[in-house]
Amino acid sequence: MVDIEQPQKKAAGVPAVLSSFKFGLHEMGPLRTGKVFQKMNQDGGFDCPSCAWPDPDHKRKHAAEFCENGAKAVAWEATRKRVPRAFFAEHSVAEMDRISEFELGKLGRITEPMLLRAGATHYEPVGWDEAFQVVARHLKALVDPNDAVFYTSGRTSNEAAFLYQLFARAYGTNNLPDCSNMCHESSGTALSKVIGSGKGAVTLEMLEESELIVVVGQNPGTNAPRMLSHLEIAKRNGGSIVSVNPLPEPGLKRFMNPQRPRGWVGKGTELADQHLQIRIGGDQALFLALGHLLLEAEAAAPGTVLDKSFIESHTSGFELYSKHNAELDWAAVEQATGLRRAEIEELAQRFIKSKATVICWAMGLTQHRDAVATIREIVNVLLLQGNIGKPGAGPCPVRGHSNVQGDRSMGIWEKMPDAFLDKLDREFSFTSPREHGIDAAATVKRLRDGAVRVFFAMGGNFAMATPDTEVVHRGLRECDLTVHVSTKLNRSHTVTGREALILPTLGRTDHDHTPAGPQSVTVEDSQGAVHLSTGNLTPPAPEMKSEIGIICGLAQHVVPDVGQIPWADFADDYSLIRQRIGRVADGYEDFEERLRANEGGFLLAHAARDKREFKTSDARAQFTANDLTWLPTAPGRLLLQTLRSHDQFNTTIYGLEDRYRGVHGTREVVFVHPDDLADLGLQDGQYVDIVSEFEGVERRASHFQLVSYPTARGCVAAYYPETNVLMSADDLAKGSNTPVAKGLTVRLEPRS
Ligand SMILES: Nc1nc2c(c(=O)[nH]1)N[C@H]1C(S)=C(S)[C@@H](COP(=O)(O)OP(=O)(O)OC[C@H]3O[C@@H](n4cnc5c(=O)[nH]c(N)nc54)[C@H](O)[C@@H]3O)O[C@H]1N2
Ligand SMILES: Nc1nc2c(c(=O)[nH]1)N[C@H]1C(S)=C(S)[C@@H](COP(=O)(O)OP(=O)(O)OC[C@H]3O[C@@H](n4cnc5c(=O)[nH]c(N)nc54)[C@H](O)[C@@H]3O)O[C@H]1N2
Ligand SMILES: [Mo]
Repeated sequence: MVDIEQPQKKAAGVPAVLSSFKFGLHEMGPLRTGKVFQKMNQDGGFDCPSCAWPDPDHKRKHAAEFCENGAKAVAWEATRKRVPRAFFAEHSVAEMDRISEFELGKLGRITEPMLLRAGATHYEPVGWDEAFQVVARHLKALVDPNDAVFYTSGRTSNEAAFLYQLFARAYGTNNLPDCSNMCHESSGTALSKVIGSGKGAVTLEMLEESELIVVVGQNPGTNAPRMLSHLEIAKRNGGSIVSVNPLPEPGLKRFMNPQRPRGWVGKGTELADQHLQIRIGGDQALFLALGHLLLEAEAAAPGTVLDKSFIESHTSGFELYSKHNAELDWAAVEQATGLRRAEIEELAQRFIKSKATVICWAMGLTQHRDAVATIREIVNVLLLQGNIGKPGAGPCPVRGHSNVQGDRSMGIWEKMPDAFLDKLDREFSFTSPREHGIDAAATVKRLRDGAVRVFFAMGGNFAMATPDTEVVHRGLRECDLTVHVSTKLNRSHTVTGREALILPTLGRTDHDHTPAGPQSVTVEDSQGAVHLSTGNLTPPAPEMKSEIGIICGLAQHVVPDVGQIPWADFADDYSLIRQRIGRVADGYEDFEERLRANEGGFLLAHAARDKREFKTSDARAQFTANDLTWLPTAPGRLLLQTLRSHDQFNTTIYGLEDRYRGVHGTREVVFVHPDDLADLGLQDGQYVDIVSEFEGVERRASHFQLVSYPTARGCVAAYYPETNVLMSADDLAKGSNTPVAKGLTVRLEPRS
């Protein structure tokens, strides 16, 4: 039933706690629920597979170090339900393809390898050995290894990621696209050029000491709920918090901490001191204007605003930047941002007052055409006041998947630097290819050309997460073989190549026991902390393999003679993998020893954060001069952002409740400002088609219900992945190739 009510003004609190346990009990039953929640994010336990928000060190941990949405992610994985053999026998792949993503996920865990033979209509069970032989047959038949693609989603552990890229490179390709290409690639691209590291430069402690935290283009109340506890601490320490968002996301407006009794009742903490309801794509203009105002204030009272000694000793490009930013077209800034000059000036005053400022961001910034320039503009503003490499300050991109950052450290990248590849070759006595591979967007284009022969995915749901859904599906269907290593069924298993394999794997919560004994894996969180993760639940079926076991088994069939790689030993003893990672991956030196010495894990070094050393082309943090870009719209056109509801993890739909935004029982909605509805002659509750118009090509998402909502004027929002049909694989962020998922030009066509 569709039910739209007033959006909620506060996040978390009692409803959140109840929701976690309700979902958990339903999926797992009381025993497993207790067992699981006790071990989540605790020392000796497992890392929550949901977001990449860091865990506090063990001194400061709460008994329940998890959030409502982490609990859902775990319950989803630790469910007692299993997809029975009969399901595959009774449903052809064509029939499976008609089952919704939501229903597919609810069927339960998959437990045995399933093969769709060429010409067959149904998947059938196969043994592991035969499954590996099928993959080997296809891969060995390719004349050019670059006709195969090896995708990775960000739940894969460090150990599995390291072996996976080793396998792909031993096979002969750098075609290693990953979810990061669609996620924080813009952050990595911008930051590595200007501060010398693609990773964020703020730890949890640093965040809590901040005097000003600006949260831009991020919805932490839903997507990184544990972040709110730390924002609350910063706030109690006297810091102020500003949100920059076209939507009034409730987590930032009012937050009730479920981990402290005080948060359970009453009004909660008002987190955001200022909310700037920015127009989609207006952020570059905002930060350009902030930089301008800081320069102006410094000129009016020299020596009071900028950190001149930092600028002189640690940065380059200041002259160029300040000259570029001396003049500002305020009319353009107001149009671009939809904000009043006074609001921007108020925020500038907060910057001037603050001695330590952190800027956090996520997909609201990275998934734009000019995301890289926008993030550089943010760095400009931070550098002006020396806000990097000191307590309470720095750039803080908040990563998405729980180990997406670790995967990149392990070599999951289509253009890994030669220094890494040289070390890899030396370690394993082979020669990995040096020709760059393809990223996610390039993979979509190659699928469009029908030029991918084998598509292999280590997790994720490529068929739904990518732009141009129909094109991707057509391309996947033209592959000779598609293979998915997964925990549960999703669309990528029903949109298949001529042959297809589903390989079930253990998840984070599952106990992983090899002949060498119980095994743990590691992950790296958003702030560069590495720690162990150990599952404690009996696996769904005895014959199941871990991701590591699957890669090692496969490698023994495909590349047994390449280099000196002890695949069989790696499959048994994961500490042997960590020893090798320690000799190859940057920052992971003496990996195994450091893990053993630090029960709660350890923090990776970050030169800019720890020592104000910048590993850039001129060994300085770089100011950049960027031309102002924004997203003007023609009459009758709106800017669409595609975003997450409170009841999903990316393409996994847990339920149809977007509680904080007041939407129940449906996902096919589009949020529109009441004045825009009136201007367009549309009514709240009416049904429309959303039509995008990239480069003159129309794409359509049909039958969406209008929801009158306090979003910024001219800006509308609808859920991902239902709206990925509206995106184009050619509409990409400059420099990072991230598909544009925010800021699509659309019109709303009423349905008759
Ligand atoms: N429960 C749960 N947790 C998750 C996920 C999940 O799906 N569910 N996904 C994980 C992953 S992979 C990721 S990457 C993160 C995603 O975390 P978020 O980035 O928070 O995810 P989105 O839902 O895409 O939200 C984008 C936010 O940016 C705002 N926004 C959109 N356009 C603009 C703009 O032009 N300017 C500004 N300033 N703001 C804008 C939107 O209103 C929204 O608040 O969360 C991770 N954690
Ligand atoms: N329109 C639009 N598109 C987007 C985005 C957006 O905001 N808007 N966001 C983008 C972002 S930020 C991201 S990160 C991508 C996400 O893209 P993906 O990472 O490809 O997608 P997910 O939905 O996270 O993948 C879910 C699947 O992973 C599998 N899985 C879960 N746990 C495990 C595990 O432990 N091991 C293995 N092997 N498999 C597992 C399950 O089968 C599940 O169905 O989507 C991108 N696409
Ligand atoms: Mo992401």
